[in-house]
Amino acid sequence: MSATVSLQQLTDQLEHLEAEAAAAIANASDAAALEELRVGLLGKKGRLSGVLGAMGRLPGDERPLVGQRANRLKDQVQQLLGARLEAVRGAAMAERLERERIDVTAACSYVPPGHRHPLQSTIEEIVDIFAGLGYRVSEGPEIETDHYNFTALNIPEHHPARDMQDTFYLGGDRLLRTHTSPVQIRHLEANPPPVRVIAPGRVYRRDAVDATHSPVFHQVEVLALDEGLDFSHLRGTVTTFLQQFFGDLPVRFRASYFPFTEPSAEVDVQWRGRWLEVMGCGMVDSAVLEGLGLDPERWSGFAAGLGVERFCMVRHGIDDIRRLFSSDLRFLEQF
Ligand code: 2U9
Repeated sequence: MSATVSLQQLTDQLEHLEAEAAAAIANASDAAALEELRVGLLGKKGRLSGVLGAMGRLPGDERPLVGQRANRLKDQVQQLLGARLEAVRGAAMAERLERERIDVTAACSYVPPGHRHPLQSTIEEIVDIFAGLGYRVSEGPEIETDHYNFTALNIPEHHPARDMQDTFYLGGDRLLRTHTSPVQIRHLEANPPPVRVIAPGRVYRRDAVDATHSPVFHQVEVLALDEGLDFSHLRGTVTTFLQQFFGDLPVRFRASYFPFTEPSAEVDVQWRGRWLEVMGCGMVDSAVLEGLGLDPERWSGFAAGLGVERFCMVRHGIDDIRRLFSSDLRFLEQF
């Protein structure tokens, strides 16, 4: 069957196809519908192929006219499909963004509660006990001078504590304090006795790290200076404090030596049947008082020092100091 066609018929068909395609593309609402239109219009068995097939039945000189018109239509349809595809994709994205909108400012229904670090609660407990005994808290710088950290505390030039191996020196005469004692020296310079202070804070020593040593740790030091204080006041204060902190257990004092106290003692508590050394203490050495311009005939006092990590570890049965600095929540959440 080879019905004749005229140039006019084919041109009309292409005109018609153009209008129809433009309308259908404009109405397509998603990428799948557009693909279906593309196949139906431009595919091998599509409408345009149909027209081109019929072109073969035109006289040779008329064919290029239809061919050119068909090519233009093909370009137009491709352009319309592309533009419409972009539009439906944009609309789909806008619709999805609207549907999945998240209000990042909305109130959260659950905020996990935090709590104090065990070292901080240990410091607070110690401070509370001494507050109850009439002591004030005093603080000072962690970067100190050789004078405040050593000289004013009667620590002699060649004492091992001054060794480069034990102290972090910062250059000049500056260093990281190795104890909180400089705080009490500064406090006494600014406040005439009678004085009752405790100095909690971070201190630094060049220790190798192991289960019981850290180059950074915390101390609380105690100082009472007044007229008429003697060793019985020291003994009573330290015993009362330890029994409030650890419970009502036996406490013993052993003679010891520190450059800044004379006489000096180490203090043990009987904890779960074993004697454990927990503090050092003593009567403030007269050389320290004289260095501050205080008359040792009139003023006397006692001092004591403790390591917070040790108190915390004994109290909670912690076997390794590094746990206190690791920020491991599985550990910290137990306290
Ligand atoms: C002044 C005068 C004297 C503070 C003292 C100790 C004894 C002591 C250690 C305990 C464990 C340090 O953390 S530790 O390693 N401390 O034994 N500290 S008397 O004496 C002073 C302080 C200030 C003006």
